Amino acid sequence: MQIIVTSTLEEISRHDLKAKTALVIDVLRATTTIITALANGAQKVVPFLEPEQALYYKKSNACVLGGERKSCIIPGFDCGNSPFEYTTEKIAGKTFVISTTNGTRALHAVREAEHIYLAALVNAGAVAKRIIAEKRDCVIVCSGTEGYFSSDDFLAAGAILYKAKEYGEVHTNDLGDVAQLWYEKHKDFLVHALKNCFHGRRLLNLGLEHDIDFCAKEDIFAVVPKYNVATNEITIA
Ligand code: 3SL
Ligand code: MG
Repeated sequence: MQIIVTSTLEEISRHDLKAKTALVIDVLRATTTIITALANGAQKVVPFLEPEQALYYKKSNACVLGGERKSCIIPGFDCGNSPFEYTTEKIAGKTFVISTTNGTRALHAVREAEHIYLAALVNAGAVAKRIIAEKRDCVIVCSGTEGYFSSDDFLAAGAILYKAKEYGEVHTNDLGDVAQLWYEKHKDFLVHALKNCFHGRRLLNLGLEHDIDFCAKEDIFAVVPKYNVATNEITIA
């Protein structure tokens, strides 16, 4: 099977996603946070492109409103975009509505795909196992940061490829080969890699070092969140 890697969500329009699985990655921090919330018992996650849409949804639906703009909590929202805010006590059984700068845009960009899964370092192994079992060609979408390539996402793309190759025969593109090398170079120093990339340095400057430490944890969750475009809901698949 083929698993290719794209550099940013802007590149997605060049790929035909029909009949394929899209894996959306935003390690720092949207997909890590969504995966954590679902692993901690959130009933579902509802993503919105715009904060206004999320605020409107909350008027008629019980939910926890979370997300960020410029990495900070959005006025009127309950929580920000830190995985530490979505503990079992806070989120179990609840609907988590989220709007972020890059992650929710990436989900929207891949809506043509047959299946859409959310991935990060925290669930890379589970995602790799799933896609190999399903035998469907995949496009790994690195969300990037405001339109620019972001090596935190690339690291998780490489981790998924590396692990998928342990489970089955995989062909990839040039970027996939480089993503795997990037992961192999850093796999024993993931925190260091995340703290030294552009977005990691920005989060460090905001005092969010613990978030980076958490986002660098590999395979701590076995959940594979799936985005259903028709219902606009993300649940554990
Ligand atoms: O862009 C996003 O989706 C966010 O995860 C970015 S941040 O890490 O919260 O700044
Ligand atoms: Mg990001």
